[in-house]
Amino acid sequence: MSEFFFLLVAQAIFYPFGSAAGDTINAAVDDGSSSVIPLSNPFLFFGRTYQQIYVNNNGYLTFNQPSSQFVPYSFPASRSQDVIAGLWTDLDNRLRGVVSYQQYTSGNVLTRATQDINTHFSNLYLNSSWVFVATWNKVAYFNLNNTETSFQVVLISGRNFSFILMNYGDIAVTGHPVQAGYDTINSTHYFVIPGSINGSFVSNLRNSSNVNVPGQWAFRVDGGPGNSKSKNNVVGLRVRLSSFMDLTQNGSTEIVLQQIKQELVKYGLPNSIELKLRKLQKAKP
Ligand SMILES: *[C@@H]1O[C@H](CO)[C@@H](O)[C@H](O)[C@H]1NC(C)=O
Ligand SMILES: *[C@@H]1O[C@H](CO)[C@@H](O)[C@H](O)[C@H]1NC(C)=O
Ligand SMILES: *[C@@H]1O[C@H](CO)[C@@H](O)[C@H](O)[C@H]1NC(C)=O
Ligand SMILES: *[C@@H]1O[C@H](CO)[C@@H](O)[C@H](O)[C@H]1NC(C)=O
Ligand SMILES: *[C@@H]1O[C@H](CO)[C@@H](O)[C@H](O)[C@H]1NC(C)=O
Ligand SMILES: [Ca+2]
Repeated sequence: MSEFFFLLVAQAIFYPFGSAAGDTINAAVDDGSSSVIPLSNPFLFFGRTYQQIYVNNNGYLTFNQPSSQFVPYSFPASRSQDVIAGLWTDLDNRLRGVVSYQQYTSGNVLTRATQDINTHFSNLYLNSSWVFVATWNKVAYFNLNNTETSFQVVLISGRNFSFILMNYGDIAVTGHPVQAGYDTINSTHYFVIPGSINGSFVSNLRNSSNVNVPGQWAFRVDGGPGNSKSKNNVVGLRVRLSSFMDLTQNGSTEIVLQQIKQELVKYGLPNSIELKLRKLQKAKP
């Protein structure tokens, strides 16, 4: 029963796409890109405001110029460009599949984006005024003619905020290097979706989430006061651990802290968080 439910949810996470939705379709060119897409509303990305974007066939978005790079670099890379990567890898839409995009300033898609954001970030009460949907539908990997990989990157913005949704459908296993998440200029902000650095495990994207919706990841990316401050805020966390390791032994706490960190990062906290142990008490066995 619950598996059936999750399958339905996974299919329902995609926003409308393709020619049926009126999308503009990228040319079928290996390592190609869209033309420059002027944005009808500016998009705020960690303090920089962009008026244009490119949808690159190899699975990612760039703002200042198109990119034909088919081997992703690992985030954080401290490069000189902002990148939003649904799944940056060597895709090839000559072999199979469609890469397309569209922006919206009214209608059902806007309503849905507003609902999604207010569900995932429940204390904000925001109204979306602009949505950009880029879709890679059933696209093959380069040299792997029979593969089909489907995912979406949705940008959502309103008066003073911006968000990204990543939606994952069926993702074929690949030997090509992969990377999903985002990375900013100089890597002041970045996020790597767990499991997206090894093509053997990349199919798990369909089931993973930081917002409790299998296949969907959501990030706030305006970098405004609300979220840049949280970078340095002390976040309270109280956990109760049962461990058979003696945590007072050298090194043991480090292992446990790393495991807790991995869990928190899955829920959307930045990789840069540092956990420190305040107090440790050894209970009598
Ligand atoms: C969002 O828009 C609706 C309808 O226009 C309006 O009633 C509501 O007050 C707006 N909310 C915010 C937070 O601006
Ligand atoms: C947007 O601006 C309004 C008014 O300045 C403020 O009340 C609100 O908290 C802001 N929203 C965010 C998400 O920063
Ligand atoms: C990135 O780092 C370089 C070298 O430190 C610096 O010159 C540049 O201003 C930084 N760029 C931004 C946007 O912070
Ligand atoms: C990916 O995982 C497979 C299976 O565990 C492993 O053999 C391979 O070395 C890994 N590749 C990378 C790049 O980590
Ligand atoms: C995703 O979850 C479903 C349902 O539990 C399972 O059948 C499927 O194998 C999982 N897929 C991956 C790629 O883990
Ligand atoms: Ca390619």
